[in-house]
Amino acid sequence: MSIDYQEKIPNNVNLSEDRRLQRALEKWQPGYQNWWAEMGPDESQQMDVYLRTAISVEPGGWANYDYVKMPDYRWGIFLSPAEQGRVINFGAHKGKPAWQEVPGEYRSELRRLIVTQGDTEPASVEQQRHLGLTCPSLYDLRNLFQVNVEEGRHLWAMVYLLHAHFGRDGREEAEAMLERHAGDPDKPRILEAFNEDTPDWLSFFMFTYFTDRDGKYQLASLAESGFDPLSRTCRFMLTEEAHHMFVGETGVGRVVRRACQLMNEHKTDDVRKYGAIDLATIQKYINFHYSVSVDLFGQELSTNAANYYTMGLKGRFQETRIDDDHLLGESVYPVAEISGDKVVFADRSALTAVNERLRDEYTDDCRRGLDKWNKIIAEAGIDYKLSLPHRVFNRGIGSFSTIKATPQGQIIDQAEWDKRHGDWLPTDADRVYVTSLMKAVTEPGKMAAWIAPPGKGINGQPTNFEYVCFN
Ligand code: BYC
Repeated sequence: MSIDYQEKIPNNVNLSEDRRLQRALEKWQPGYQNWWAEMGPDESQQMDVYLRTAISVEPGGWANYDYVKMPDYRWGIFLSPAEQGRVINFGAHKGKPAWQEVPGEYRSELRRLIVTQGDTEPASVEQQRHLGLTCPSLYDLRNLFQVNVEEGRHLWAMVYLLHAHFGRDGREEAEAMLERHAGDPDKPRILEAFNEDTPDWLSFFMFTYFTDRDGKYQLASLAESGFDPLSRTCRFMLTEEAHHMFVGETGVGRVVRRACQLMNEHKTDDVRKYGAIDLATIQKYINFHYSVSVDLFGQELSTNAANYYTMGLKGRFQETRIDDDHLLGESVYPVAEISGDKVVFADRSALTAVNERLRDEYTDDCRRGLDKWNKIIAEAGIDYKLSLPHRVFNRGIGSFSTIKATPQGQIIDQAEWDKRHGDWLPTDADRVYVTSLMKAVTEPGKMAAWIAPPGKGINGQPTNFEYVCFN
């Protein structure tokens, strides 16, 4: 299962044996490269970056580190190895062999899922394209670029599926991936969180913690798919995704640590005086990024999601580890809803509630990082606790999008929201302050004043390693 890097498009899918597909992808490739040059990381074309490139999909083989010029990064097509005799594990086709070709009756639903997933990947690169100009250290700059090239590869992963399995409409969808852009009023990205700005590094760390984690849960659900090529593609993407969330978790942790150091040193909560980001502002960023990311799970009750499940296209998180009938015809799941001025839980069909269940699992996972950040604060002897806002807070999708609520989940009227939302979400002044800190630090080992150094370097290298060389 090693990957042939002599080919124009590195791959482990025997591309050279399918000339038509190979030619179609080679035709798409220059458009991708132009998109990267125009919409990818600003002013990065000449830099040598210490990057991880996959050389095989086996454990240990996909993490090969070396200096690479990013435009020369070998974006390729890698699927996890096929599982002999794999069957569909849920829905109406449960127990039948997994599909190797698109099941004709579900073609449009499957295409829609792949397009929605694929669209997020280049979107995140676009959102992050200016950040390299204000990196807090070379270590962070390298991590940003690692995330960016891998998101680019994840676009390749979805484009491969579209080209290989959806004929002409697949090729058209692949073109459209490069035509929509994050925040473009005429041709926006499909999901709302991918049209938001990622204007500063605190936002980047929050994005990689909260929004990439949506990616983990969505990819894990698609990895359960009865459509085997999608499952194998997503399984390999998940191995790369882990590093992105690590960047977010440790990034926010380092900002918290720096705030705590200065709070203790100067005996004050107001560390802005000393060029750091105060815990109250970090909490507001958590409130924003968590609420925008939970929207990505869709409606609480979704017939689309129920259909995807019954069709065998998109499962639940770790489907095979769940002890039930995997059909969900009779089962119920507690779903939050509004009753008068209160949020209550009511049992609803588990089938229509699969989005909500995934959102709950995601939230539990988000809490683990909060615990780690709170441990940093507690170890510094500071009496402050960061928390996740309530699920109903600041929602744009689903049944809570029509109400206003506090981060504790108390429903309030518009007038009170107008008065108080600046206490809960970053204000323009907060954003201006955070932006004012964003100045590039490019001397090996040096850190910006608002962030603590990382605990260790990448791939066993010291933290003062020259992770990026400017030419
Ligand atoms: N924004 O029945 P519903 C990642 C629309 S992130 C805007 O709940 P469904 C990554 C929906 O289109 C993971 N619109 O929808 C992270 C529909 O509209 P129409 C990305 C939204 O489809 C960081 C209507 O509401 N992958 O990988 O069941 C960096 C009905 O809603 C939104 C996926 O999302 C929204 N947030 O649920 C890089 C997996 N939500 O057509 C990468 C694939 C809903 O009726 N996607 N709408 O007018 C899906 O499984 C589903 O599309 C969703 C939505 C779970 C997202």
